[in-house]
Amino acid sequence: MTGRGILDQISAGLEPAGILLRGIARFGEGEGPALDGGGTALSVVLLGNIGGSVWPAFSRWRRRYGGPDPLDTWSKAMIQPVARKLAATAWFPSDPPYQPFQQWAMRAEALAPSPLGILLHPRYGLWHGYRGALGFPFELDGCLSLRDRDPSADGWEDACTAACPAGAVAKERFDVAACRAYLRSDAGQETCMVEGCRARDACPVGAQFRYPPEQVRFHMQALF
Ligand code: B12
Repeated sequence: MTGRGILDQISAGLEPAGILLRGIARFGEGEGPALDGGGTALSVVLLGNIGGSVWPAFSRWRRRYGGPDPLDTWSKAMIQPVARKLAATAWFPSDPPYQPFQQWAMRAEALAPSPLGILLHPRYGLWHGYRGALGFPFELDGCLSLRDRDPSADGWEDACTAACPAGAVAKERFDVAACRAYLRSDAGQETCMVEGCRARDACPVGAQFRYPPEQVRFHMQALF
């Protein structure tokens, strides 16, 4: 099967769930992550959400699921069958030992680190994430990635840091403890927990890809 054929099969299996092709990280011999069948990956296909793409399918599935870690569990249920069919090695972002998803993503696309720890995408801003990755022992063709930075993004870091009511978002680091302490306070419960992260919301890039309100609350609850 050609590279394009593999990408088409991945899309056919996962797009209905809103899990989209998010880029290909390419590695030299012996440089990539270890594959289940031995050897290392030459190609890692990143899979994830753009804006609220996963939310409709995930929400429908979740009504029948009462267990822990619903988004991670759902992602595995969607991605693992595709991995098996293509004899690919599957990795998931929340599974320890943590795989360097953000380094892979930066290798695939022109993403920039942000004060929030989330990578800024030139088109989708802070409104995207990764649900899994598939590794292959060969090179995959297919042009998926955006390589140009958006100059209109200039100044976005200041907008983010200024918007955090807890002062938890600084250019150098995201103070998780300060963020969580604020989320526990009455003010945090009434604002960020309901409306989402103010700093994320203040970023001007990709504002049209903002998550729907329910998804925003789901992620805040997970962070809390
Ligand atoms: C541990 C973790 C956290 C911890 C961070 C603790 C700490 N201070 O280190 C906590 C629980 C706080 C966290 C929070 C969030 N996280 Co987080 N997190 C991870 C996780 C599972 C592992 C990170 C890691 O250690 N990687 C291992 C190293 C080897 O990989 P790496 O690529 O080299 O590491 C990079 C990261 O560690 C990053 N980094 C360093 N410090 C921090 C701090 C934060 C908050 C984040 C997000 C990243 C980050 O910098 C490294 C170099 O690029 C990753 C998934 C993954 N496998 O990477 C998600 C991940 C980085 N998180 C993500 C997200 C979206 C979030 C939240 C928005 C989720 C939420 N519920 O709201 C928040 C961000 C806070 C906010 N303001 O909204 C996304 C980022 C997607 C993107 N577009 O870049 C990831 C990739 C998960 C995913 N499914 O997509 N996170």
